[in-house]
Amino acid sequence: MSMKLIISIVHSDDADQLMSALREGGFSSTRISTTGGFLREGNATILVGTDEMNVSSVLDIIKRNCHTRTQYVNPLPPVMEPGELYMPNPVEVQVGGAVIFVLDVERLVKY
Ligand code: 2BA
Repeated sequence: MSMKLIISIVHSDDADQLMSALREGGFSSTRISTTGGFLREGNATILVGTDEMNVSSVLDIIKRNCHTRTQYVNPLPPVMEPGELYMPNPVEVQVGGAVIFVLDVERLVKY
């Protein structure tokens, strides 16, 4: 049976609940504190290593515990002349529920 590494980037507010649900489902997980390149805000990256046959169960757990959120970003101001006033129009961005990568694991070694 081949092993997979599921890398899931989720909202920080969903991470604790997701890790509890994974534990209840019998899955080990690791949380890394990360930062999104676009919003420059903290998010959480959850690593789960498991047999290939469990991948869909893990994806289900992630789907049930991670929620899409709407956030607003202020676009960068244009180049202005002195005295000009810039009124930013916030842009709506949908974040998550989860961005997930599933990778092949060559081997798992524990010492
Ligand atoms: P951020 O990079 O902070 O992106 C937050 C949200 O902003 C994204 O949500 C997306 O809706 C929007 N966004 C990102 N780049 C954009 C752009 N150039 N123009 C317009 N809108 C943009 P998600 O797609 O749900 O991504 C959530 C977080 O997942 C991202 O946070 C990033 O940390 C990670 N992520 C998403 N796609 C990735 C990828 N291909 N590789 C690595 N990390 C990724």
